[in-house]
Amino acid sequence: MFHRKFKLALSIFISILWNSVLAEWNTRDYIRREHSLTKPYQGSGMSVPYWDFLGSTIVTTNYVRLTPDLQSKSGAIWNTAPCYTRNWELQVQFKVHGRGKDLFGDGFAIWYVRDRMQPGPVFGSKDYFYGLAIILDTYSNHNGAHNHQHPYISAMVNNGTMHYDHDRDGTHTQLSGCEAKFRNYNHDTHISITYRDDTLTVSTDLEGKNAWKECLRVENVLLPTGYYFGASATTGDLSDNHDIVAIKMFELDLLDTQNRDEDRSQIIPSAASFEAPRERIEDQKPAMSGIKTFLYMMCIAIVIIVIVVLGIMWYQKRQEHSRKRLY
Ligand SMILES: *[C@@H]1O[C@H](CO)[C@@H](O)[C@H](O)[C@H]1NC(C)=O
Ligand SMILES: [Ca+2]
Repeated sequence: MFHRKFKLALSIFISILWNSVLAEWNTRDYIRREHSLTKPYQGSGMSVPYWDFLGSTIVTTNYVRLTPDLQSKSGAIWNTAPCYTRNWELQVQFKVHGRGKDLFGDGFAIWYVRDRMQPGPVFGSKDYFYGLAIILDTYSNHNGAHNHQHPYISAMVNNGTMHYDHDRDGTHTQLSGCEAKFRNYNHDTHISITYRDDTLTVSTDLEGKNAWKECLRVENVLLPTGYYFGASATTGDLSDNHDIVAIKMFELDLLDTQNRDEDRSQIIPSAASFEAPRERIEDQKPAMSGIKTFLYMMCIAIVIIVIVVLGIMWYQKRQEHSRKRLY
């Protein structure tokens, strides 16, 4: 009798645990292949599935090089599939490196924009763009005093009317930004761009510690669905290798407050606030990768099961004991 109840309880317990593990697994790791670029890049032919190339871009087995460490180069990669996901996270593994110790440039940009495959002056892509640019600027064009050091990461949202002003490194149109040394590392360097519940968050993992550090967070950012992801880079008098190693796009769950049927395709890109004074928050990577979460949950599950089983055994022993004493 007792055994059957125990087995039932245990199986219910395990199924609840298992479902929560799976739910966790799904929310964190729903990678969208059609918006991602991972090794091996090449499909059956010479082309790379879901991505088009522009300018100086070359594909090797280990990286996609937007520009080599040579002057006056410009290159880009563009996703061929528009993004209809409302909440997403784009993780980009990149490598910016070159011979220059003090002089290098110009940097690269990661895009979520309406118009793809259009070369231009903003780090190799179109000015007066529609959508979002995350700019990783390695060279300070500003002659006067800057309020920040370079390399510098900034976010800009444009509705097609604003010009990116290189002479001021875009400081007048940026939503927010942070200093970030991301050049010439031997370890992997990553940037994460999350757009969730109309909040844009950019974090970096530059120290090889496998931990995200928040760079900027802006609320009330409106971006439509149906735009394209891309990355572009440019060199001028100064140069660097700008390499993209991997792009991973994760679909994030809809929030309870979000309506699945809302049409987001006609939204004009906007951001309620421009740069406001803020504290730099440095925190640990908020979410572990899917596999890690999974293993972690598994370990917890095993520990809990062992404790429960031991507890039951102990309880049974005690029952037997007291029964013996009764008779
Ligand atoms: C575009 O953005 C500019 C600058 O923020 C703003 O003044 C203008 O009203 C916007 N236009 C549209 C159509 O939203
Ligand atoms: Ca610059």
